[in-house]
Amino acid sequence: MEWVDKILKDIKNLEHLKDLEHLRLSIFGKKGFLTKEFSNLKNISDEARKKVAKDLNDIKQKLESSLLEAREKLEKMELDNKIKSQKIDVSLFSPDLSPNYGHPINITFDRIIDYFVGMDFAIRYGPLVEDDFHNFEALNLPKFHPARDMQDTFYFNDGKLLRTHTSPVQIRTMEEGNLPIRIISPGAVFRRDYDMTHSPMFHQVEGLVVDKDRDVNFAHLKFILEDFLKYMFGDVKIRFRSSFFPFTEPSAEVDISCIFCKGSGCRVCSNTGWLEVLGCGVVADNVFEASGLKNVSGYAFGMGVERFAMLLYGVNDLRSFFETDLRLLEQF
Ligand code: 2U9
Repeated sequence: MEWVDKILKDIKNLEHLKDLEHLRLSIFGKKGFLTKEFSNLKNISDEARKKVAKDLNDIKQKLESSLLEAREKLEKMELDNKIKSQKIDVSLFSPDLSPNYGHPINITFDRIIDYFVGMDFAIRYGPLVEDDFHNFEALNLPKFHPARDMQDTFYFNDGKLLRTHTSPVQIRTMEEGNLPIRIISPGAVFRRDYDMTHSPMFHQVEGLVVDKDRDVNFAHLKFILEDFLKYMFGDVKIRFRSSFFPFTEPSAEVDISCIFCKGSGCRVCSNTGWLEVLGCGVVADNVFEASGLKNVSGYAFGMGVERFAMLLYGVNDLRSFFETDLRLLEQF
């Protein structure tokens, strides 16, 4: 029958589930084609009725299975579309689902920053991609200096580089020319290094204090760092060891008595009883000169945040801070 072929074709061409239901009702509903055909049976002769009824039942079965097939196809299609359109990014932060652990590096950052903010230091940030002048030249690290080596620094093709310390922030602050300067510069830095105590990206907090004439000296530096280290590590002994950095003169490395063995000697302190935690010094004259400052004095210091976090939380492989392993993170 012609109308049956047309309906079968319509079923095949269906694109939406809701149209299928519409079509189904137009066949099987109270006023549907087939319902009408069945009710017409009573109007035909007894001889013909048997054959027509059989034909109608065959048609009914054909339409039913065709509708079922179409329904399955359309349901799958609509589900596929739904999955595609409702894709969710499981890495997005969700205030409802996340227990919101503090990352040990952030906790350590906050603790360090809190101290210096309390001591009236301002916080300054700067670009991660730096130029040769601000990262090296202005800091008295001339062209031949080994720190500039491709082995140690990440370079871009255009000569720019990933900053190897946060010191360029201090250079940029000095270039602004406003005194006094009393800042810390927290942030990520990059060096080509990878082992238990080094990662290609790590974090530093550096500090810089500059004022006119000879107003800032090593005694100020010594006071603030001793006070800071007692704030961070409690009742520890502190010693300043003479050292060398290209950007400070005089320079010192600062040790605390080992917090694990209380100074008696253990594996962590290599049996010395001391742990190195900071570098510092009086800012070299040519660093001021490169930044455009004259007749000033200042001190600077620098520390690695991962190193502090390792000591504070007893983590022995620095790389584990960056592995996003919940077994570590859930402890914070
Ligand atoms: C300017 C002038 C001087 C910052 C300083 C250090 C010493 C230091 C290290 C600590 C651990 C780097 O992350 S680490 O490996 N830093 O020892 N940093 S003095 O001196 C400056 C900075 C900026 C303009």
